[in-house]
Amino acid sequence: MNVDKLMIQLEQKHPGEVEYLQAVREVLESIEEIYNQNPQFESAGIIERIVEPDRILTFKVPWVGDDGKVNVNLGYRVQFNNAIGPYKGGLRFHPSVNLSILKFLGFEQIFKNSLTTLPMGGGKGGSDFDPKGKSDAEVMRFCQGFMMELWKLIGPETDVPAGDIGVGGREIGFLYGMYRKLARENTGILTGKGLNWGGSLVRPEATGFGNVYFAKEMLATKGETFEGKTVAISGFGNVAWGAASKATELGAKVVTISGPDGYIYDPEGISGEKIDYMLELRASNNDIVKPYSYKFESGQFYEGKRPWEQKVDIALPCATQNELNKEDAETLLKNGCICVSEGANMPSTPEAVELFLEKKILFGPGKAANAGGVATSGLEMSQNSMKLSWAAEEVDAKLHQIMRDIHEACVKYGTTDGNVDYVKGANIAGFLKVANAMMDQGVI
Ligand code: NDP
Ligand code: 2IT
Repeated sequence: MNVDKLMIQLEQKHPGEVEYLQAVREVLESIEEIYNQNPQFESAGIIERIVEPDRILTFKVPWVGDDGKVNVNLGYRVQFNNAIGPYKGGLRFHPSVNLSILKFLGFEQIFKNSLTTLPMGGGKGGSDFDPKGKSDAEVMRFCQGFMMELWKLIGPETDVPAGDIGVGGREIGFLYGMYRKLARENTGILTGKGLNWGGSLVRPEATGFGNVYFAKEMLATKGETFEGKTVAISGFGNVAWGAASKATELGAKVVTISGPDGYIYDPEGISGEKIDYMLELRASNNDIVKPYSYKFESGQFYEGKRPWEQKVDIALPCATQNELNKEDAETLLKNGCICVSEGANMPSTPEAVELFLEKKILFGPGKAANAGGVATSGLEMSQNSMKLSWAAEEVDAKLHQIMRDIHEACVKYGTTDGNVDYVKGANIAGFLKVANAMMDQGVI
């Protein structure tokens, strides 16, 4: 394999798909050596097959606003690879959604899901629908229209979507209701469901908890813990919320959260009722964090800025892709940051990642560090299949063990001269399982 040559070919086929190409390059660079040591992969065309989705469904979603006006959004489902299990991955509703973003997310999901140790393939979907400022009735009508197209393609053993940015419990409920009506069955077709209708305890917290569990494992390799550490978190959504509560529980002080409008710095720590308030902020549908500074006197608002300028020991980017660039990385390093664990998908730019690796700080890439969300979705699928539900302690214990196993896999494949490159480790471990399954199953 020649990474540059492959990337030129891909760029020609998919011009302008910046995020997708970025995600592919990172994986190819990590696996190049191991790929070339296994000539059977080359002759089976594994790379050429794995970088292209199996199929993409694109559809339009017309829906009527409260004002009687007709709106039209685009809907997508990218079914990337199902060699080790049904396609699995979230749905994102955000105005920035396009095919490049969903393809990058679907591609990452293949390796992430492989790392979870559970049988799940990779997929992703979503829409450019903007939930901001929409009424519940508008969100419902949109979700119903979206599912009217999507339902034909999915199934509990075929493709199981879940939440992502802009898709939480409310949206999953509306989507599930429409699926149930169309398919005339109650089945584990989505994860992140409500507890009364097939959802799993701990799924809402799982991504953030898992991210902190992963960071805890990384810190332990250096004899460190969360106790007494200062933590910067970005975002104020589902993942940021889970990460803030677990980091606080482990004795750290979370000092920032952020939104598209800027960030909050709270030197007294974002804990207790302040963490609960994050849920209120998200539910308000306003997409701003500034109100935190009115509610809590200790919260200072920095307009248009990112939290990485604060002096912290640990950074947990939990908002969105490419939200931490080289300059931010330099600032974090200058301020003595020892650990970056990605709650979001691909939040650090390639230049930022390069710098973290060069300086040998603990860096957990999203596909390993945020895999706790989809892993717990996998546990929700198991419970649905068995038609029973596990206690919170049982789910949490399984999640914790999965994060330890992912950490171990990264160490196994990413260690050189005593230093662990978690990017390389995660990519190789995730890739090998899928590639070997593809080898076993022939060219299809
Ligand atoms: P939420 O919608 O709950 O929150 C997303 C957060 O990121 C919000 O604060 C949102 O604010 C902010 N955000 C989104 N886009 C931008 C942008 N362009 N610039 C700045 N801020 C932005 O989503 P989640 O918490 O579920 O997702 C956060 C990240 O974690 C995403 O990268 C997602 O892919 C990833 N992830 C999620 C998992 C899950 O189970 N939910 C699992 C694994 C990863 P706003 O909406 O105002 O833009
Ligand atoms: O990026 C992700 O892993 C998710 N949004 C969760 C996917 C899932 O199927 O739970």
